[in-house]
Amino acid sequence: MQWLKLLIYFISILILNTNAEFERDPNGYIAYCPCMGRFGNQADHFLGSLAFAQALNRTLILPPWVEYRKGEMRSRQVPFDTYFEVEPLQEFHRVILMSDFMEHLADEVWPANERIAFCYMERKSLQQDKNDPDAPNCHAKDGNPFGPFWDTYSIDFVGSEFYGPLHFDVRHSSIATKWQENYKADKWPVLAFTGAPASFPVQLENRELQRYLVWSPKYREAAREFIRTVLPRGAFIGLHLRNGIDWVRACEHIKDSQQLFASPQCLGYKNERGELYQELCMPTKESIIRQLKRTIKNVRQLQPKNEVKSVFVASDANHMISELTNALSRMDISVHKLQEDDPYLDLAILGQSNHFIGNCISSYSAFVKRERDTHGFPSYFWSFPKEKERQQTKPHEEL
Ligand code: GFB
Repeated sequence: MQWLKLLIYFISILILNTNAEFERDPNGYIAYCPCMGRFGNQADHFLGSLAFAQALNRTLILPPWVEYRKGEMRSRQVPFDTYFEVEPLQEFHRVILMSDFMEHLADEVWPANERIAFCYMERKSLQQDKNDPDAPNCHAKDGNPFGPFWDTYSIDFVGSEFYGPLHFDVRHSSIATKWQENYKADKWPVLAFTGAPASFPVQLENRELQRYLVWSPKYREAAREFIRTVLPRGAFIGLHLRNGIDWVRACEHIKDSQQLFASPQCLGYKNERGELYQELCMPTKESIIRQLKRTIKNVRQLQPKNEVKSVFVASDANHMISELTNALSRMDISVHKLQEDDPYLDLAILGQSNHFIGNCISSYSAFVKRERDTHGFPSYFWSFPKEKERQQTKPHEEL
């Protein structure tokens, strides 16, 4: 019977350890659906939500990334840690994967009959018969990706809470205290938001939180492998060409806007470095080639020992491989892209390039820029500064 006692002992140790790992946070939790936009938007929102959770001193429940596949009616939810590690985030603030929270804590902390959805004010349902003037509702699961997101964890809401006029700008006000006063953790253990409790684009002060977003070993390794086996030895320049049809349409908004999507990253949050212009959103092929050649020449002069040997192109549509190959053939520089489309691997490789040229308006480019900033790697933007202004500066100054 000795072995049975030993077995029971080991099993109880195991259970105790598992429970200790998932101890309830008495300060409460924040959950949200990354229901706006694709990866770049969601990443911007994530950094703001992380800052918000820290300011309220609640654990942030790490949502899965919401993805859209062609021809599919419902979004796909991809676990947070598929792309990024959880541990580095803990250095900044308490976080827990949504799957872990639902599996190990939800029954106790957030029973099914106490799940309330938070929205600023009433959100009307697309189905008219669901809208009751006497019972305003967040309709948190109405539409895609809202329904599929919460369904992933079998979450249904039994009520709605309108938090307006509270807001999320914890960096410039004492609003965090108001949230804590209005929503005490014992009565409101989980604040579950229908959208991210953050602004888009990411606030200036939250950009640096990017350093806690560390690629998962799978993506780190895949990027390293591509650079080692596909690219020739030597420095490489990473390019982001955002030129799909959705982008062409988005760029039409340039003429009536001060800022668009991620544009504060080059123009400044108060337009202190200039106004929007068309080329910033959609540079011409000629200007792309001109700028790339100029960058290569500058790197050659400034870093003669680390010559550029190749160019890696990431794009949602046209990689311009033949145009770029032709343009660089006399310089003995090869041009590459991934064989199979993978937006995350593209990002991870761009993050590692010796030099990066991205699209200032794109939040996908902004992710790369922030990551590179945390490592002190150089980045530039297409058509920035404006051609005329650039001609007035000395050729070396842009590096
Ligand atoms: O990431 P995202 O919000 O950035 O959306 P923008 C663009 C999506 O297009 C990415 C794909 O999440 C990718 O799925 N994509 C873009 C790419 N560039 C690349 C690339 O280099 N490689 C690969 N493989 N995929 C804006 C949004 O997109 O687009 C706005 O912010 C709006 O909400 C607008 O939808 C039209 O900021 O570039």
